[in-house]
Parts: sequence; structure tokens; C-alpha cells
Amino acid sequence: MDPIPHPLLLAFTLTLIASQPIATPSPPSITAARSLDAVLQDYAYRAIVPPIRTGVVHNASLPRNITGITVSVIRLSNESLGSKGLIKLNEFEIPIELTITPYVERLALVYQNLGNWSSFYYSLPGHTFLAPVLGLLAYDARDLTATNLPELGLVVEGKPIVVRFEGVVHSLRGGDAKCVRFGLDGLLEFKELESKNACLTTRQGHFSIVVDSSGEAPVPAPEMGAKNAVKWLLCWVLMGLVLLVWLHLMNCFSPPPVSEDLGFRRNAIRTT
Ligand SMILES: *[C@@H]1O[C@H](CO)[C@@H](O)[C@H](O)[C@H]1NC(C)=O
Ligand SMILES: *[C@@H]1O[C@H](CO)[C@@H](O)[C@H](O)[C@H]1NC(C)=O
Ligand SMILES: *[C@@H]1O[C@H](CO)[C@@H](O)[C@H](O)[C@H]1NC(C)=O
Ligand SMILES: CC(=O)N[C@H]1CO[C@H](CO)[C@@H](O)[C@@H]1O
Repeated sequence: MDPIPHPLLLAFTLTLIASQPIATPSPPSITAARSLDAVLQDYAYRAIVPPIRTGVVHNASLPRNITGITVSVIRLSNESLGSKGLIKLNEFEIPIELTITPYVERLALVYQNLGNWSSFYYSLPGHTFLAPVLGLLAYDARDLTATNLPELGLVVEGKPIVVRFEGVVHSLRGGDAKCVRFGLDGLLEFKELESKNACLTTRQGHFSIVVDSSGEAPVPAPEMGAKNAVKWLLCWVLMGLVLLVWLHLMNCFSPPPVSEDLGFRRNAIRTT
């Protein structure tokens, strides 16, 4: 019997264990946040009432049970996109040089301010929000009665979108403040602040400013998870390889196989 597992099997198992954090990166409440997006798109579209003009900001009225959230919407025509200039949508300054996929004739940009609901829908363990979570999402505005619309692809060609947060209160440890973006797929992205209260982005999603509040022994931020996992993976693979080489060398220098060994011993007994 061989008490040591086959080195290849061992390396494979270790690799599997180490690679698991990569496979499951999604934060807990993305489903709730995404269904809120659908609800807010519906209420935003209801706010676009005749006479419908492009480039006008409409504020939505929301049901009582989500008091504290505010939603605005702006409708743009394809002709207005691609030219130079800025769209001002509350805290967002959006360059008109946008590429929307797939092609739509009319586009709606939905703005969300989650206010005191921010950490309810977007929990970020070890961090404190210094600003509310703001959302910017692009939808096809051809049918204003449509619900459960998928978001369109949005790419900023030239200058990035600026999110200028209001009333950001930096603590004494303000140096730790970072921009955070929650992607529609649930992935987190941390970035340096553009200024004390502004973040830059080239994509849609949900944005805020956070500060690491994990204290003396900071917990690695969620964004580090994948990076660390890759490091561990490489480590394990290397260890596996070293083990493999070592076992191979051991094989080369080990005594002859068991059967011959027994035979040798038998011979030894006979001769005595
Ligand atoms: C819409 O809401 C924004 C803030 O959410 C506010 O600044 C703006 O004055 C409102 N506009 C109208 C027309 O009520
Ligand atoms: C608000 O009420 C509606 C029904 O009117 C319900 O569908 C929705 O889940 C409620 N939202 C929250 C956040 O409680
Ligand atoms: C936010 O504040 C409103 C009142 O302004 C309250 O009704 C609501 O429950 C609060 N939301 C949360 C998540 O605490
Ligand atoms: C931003 C955008 O989708 N622009 C489109 C406007 O429509 C013309 C054709 O009419 C397209 O070529 C543009 O890509």
C-alpha cells in the first residue's frame, strides 16, 4: 500500500480547494438590489408624461414603503447622442459621447439615490458609506409602459462620467476613502477618488464613496479576494510541482521494489 497520495492527484485537489473563491464571488444581496432596479425603472418610466421632450429630467414619485429613495429619468434621442457636451442628471455629469448597444432610437437614463436604503441593498462588510449609493442605468425608451427591461450596454467614448456626490463627510481617517462601483453583475470595483467628493466611471451601475471601517486589523477588501485567490492558486500549484519533483527524485533513489526486497530477505535467511 502507498501511504502518500499520488502527487498529481494531490496537486489537483489543492488547486481545486484554492480556486474555489474565484468561482463564487457574488455578494449576498444582488438579487434584491436587481429587483429594486426593475421596480425603479417602472416608476421612472411612469414619470415621463406628455408632452414628452428629450433631455428633460423627470422626478418619479415612489411608493410609501420605499420612502428615502429618489429616482429621476432623462430621455434622449439617438440624434442627441454622439455629439459633444454634457448631460446633467443630478450628481451625474454624463458626456453625450455615448455608445449604446444594441442600437436604440430612444434611450432612458435612470438615476437612483438610495438614501437611507443604501446599506440595506448594498452591504459592504468592513466599510462605511460616506455617501448614499447612486445608480445610473440605461434602458430602451421606445415603450414607456415596458417593465422588466434589460439594461442596455453603455460605453463612454471620450471623457468619463463624473459622479459628484453631495454632502460627503470625510472622517479623520479620510485618506482611506475610496470610490466603489457595484456592477450590474454584482462585481465590486474600488477606485481612487477623483476629488474629495467625486468619482469617475466609464460604465453604468451603482456608485458610492466608502471608508474602510474594519479598524486595527483590516479585513481584506472584497476586491482583494480574487487577487489573493490567484496568489494562493499559484502557491499551491508551485507546491504541487515541487512535491512532484521531490517524489520523482525519491523514486529514483529509493530501494528496489517490495517483491525483490522480500526475495532478498529470503535469500539472506537461507544463507544463515
Ligand atoms: C428632481 O430631483 C432633484 C434631486 O433628486 C432635484 O434637485 C430637482 O430640483 C428635482 N426637480 C424637479 C423638477 O422637481
Ligand atoms: C413595497 O410594497 C410593494 C407592494 O405594494 C411590494 O411589492 C414591495 O416588495 C415593497 N417593497 C419593499 C422594499 O418593502
Ligand atoms: C428611510 O427613512 C424613511 C423615512 O424617511 C423610513 O420610512 C424608512 O423605513 C427608512 N429606511 C430604512 C431602510 O431604514
Ligand atoms: C449612439 C447611437 O446609437 N447612435 C446611432 C444613431 O443612429 C445612427 C444611424 O441612424 C447610428 O449609426 C448611430 O450609431
